[in-house]
Amino acid sequence: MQELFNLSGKRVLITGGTHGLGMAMAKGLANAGAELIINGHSPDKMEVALDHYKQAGYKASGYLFDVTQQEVVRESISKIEQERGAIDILINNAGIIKRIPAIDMDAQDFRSVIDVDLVAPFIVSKEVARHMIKRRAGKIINICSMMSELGRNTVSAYAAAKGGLKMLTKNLATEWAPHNIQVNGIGPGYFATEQTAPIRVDGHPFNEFIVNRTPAGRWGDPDDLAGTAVFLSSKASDFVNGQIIYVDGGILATIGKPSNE
Ligand code: GCO
Ligand code: CA
Repeated sequence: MQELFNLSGKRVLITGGTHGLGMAMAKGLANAGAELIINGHSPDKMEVALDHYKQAGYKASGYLFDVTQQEVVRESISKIEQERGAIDILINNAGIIKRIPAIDMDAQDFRSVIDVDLVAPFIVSKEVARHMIKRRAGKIINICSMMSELGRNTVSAYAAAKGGLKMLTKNLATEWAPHNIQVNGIGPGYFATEQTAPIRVDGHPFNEFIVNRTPAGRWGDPDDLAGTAVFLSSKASDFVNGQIIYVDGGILATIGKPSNE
């Protein structure tokens, strides 16, 4: 049974793995035996993250590169494959959000969100898949969102990107299944991270709204993602392809309830 979920000898590249959900998934995979390759863009955050991983006893290395730049990504992936070895698992986790009402949003802001949240996963997947195809094995996990399914005020670009990422997942699963590559997604519900800090503060109406809207009655703890990340990285999911698994405490299962119920 344990063999199904064992990741010893496997290497995972996690974009934006220096903090938040990326870091929580990294720890989950490392606990299952995987070697961590962390991508980020801030040298300071990278140093803190690598210290953290190494203190926990994990094998981890860091690579700073911009996931939106095709040439840079291609070179960085080749470098990683040469210096560390085969990337067996890719988690496209890096993402940004801009909370601006659609009517006030500049196309430039909209494009920058699409670039990081949708175009970058395409670029990184393609550059890693080149190597996976030769080996006839690979796991790719795209970090989607509640906004892959639902709209919300102020997040038009983010919702457009995350909805697109869901369909990119299905499309890449279709194209690369013959090469024994599984491409799946994880759709986190509302998690207590840096990204949601501005809408989680005590007294913010959104804080109470989310706790009430989530059948589990709480914000997700980043560690709640580890099990699904390990499953989709492991042999246990070898015939699972093109699926988005929502880890949301039941949000998508329900229309919600009045706040006094
Ligand atoms: C927001 C939130 C969300 C969550 C998450 C939900 O403003 O609505 O930040 O986007 O972070 O992606 O799945
Ligand atoms: Ca240090």
